[in-house]
Amino acid sequence: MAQLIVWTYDWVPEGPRGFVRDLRLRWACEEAGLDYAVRTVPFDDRGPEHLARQPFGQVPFLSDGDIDLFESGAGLLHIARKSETLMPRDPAGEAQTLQWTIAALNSIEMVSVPWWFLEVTGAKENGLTGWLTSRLDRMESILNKQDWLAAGRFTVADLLMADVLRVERLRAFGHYPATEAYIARQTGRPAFRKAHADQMAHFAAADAARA
Ligand SMILES: N[C@@H](CCC(=O)N[C@@H](CS)C(=O)NCC(=O)O)C(=O)O
Repeated sequence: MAQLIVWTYDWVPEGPRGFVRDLRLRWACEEAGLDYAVRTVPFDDRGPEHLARQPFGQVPFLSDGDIDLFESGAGLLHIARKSETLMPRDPAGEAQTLQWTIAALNSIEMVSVPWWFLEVTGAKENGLTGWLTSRLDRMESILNKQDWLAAGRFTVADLLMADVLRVERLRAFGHYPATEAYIARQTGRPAFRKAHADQMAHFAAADAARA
């Protein structure tokens, strides 16, 4: 099996550190015990080589031998196919995992990121608050009844949902104790902690190289 390459920026400002989405791919590789390396593209200068691999000039993207793919969700599902730890092999468990992985991206992150953006840019009225509240209320109700989203155990869907939900502004919004406990459980996993620490160390080393 070819070594997986997780691509991220060579440096980012302090704000997004710990949240740059390469962490999702690092975390998945750590959970699955897959061999991977991290390589970089320049943050300051998003050149044609970067755009050829990620057409929006973003990160992360993933290389697996001669396969290159962008979108963190696509990368996660690609990695999950390699490991039953991330994706059950039985059809029902796999279907549930796919469904909740897409839900994290398309029902939660689709609302949470624009909501977050309006908050941090100081919009006077955040017109997305009602929409976000209805989504977080539903998640709270689900997480009150179950510890995991799919197949009765940890899957890549939990990894992604927890990463979407753990954004500090979201956690400070409303009162969602079951969701908070869920995030704490997922981010307490050794694989998350390693991925997070590695990303922080990566950008700290980049500061040192710049100085
Ligand atoms: N939908 C994309 C979003 C990627 C994304 O937002 N990446 C951020 C870092 S986490 C980025 O590259 N931001 C810089 C930019 O958009 O210019 C994915 O999930 O991969």
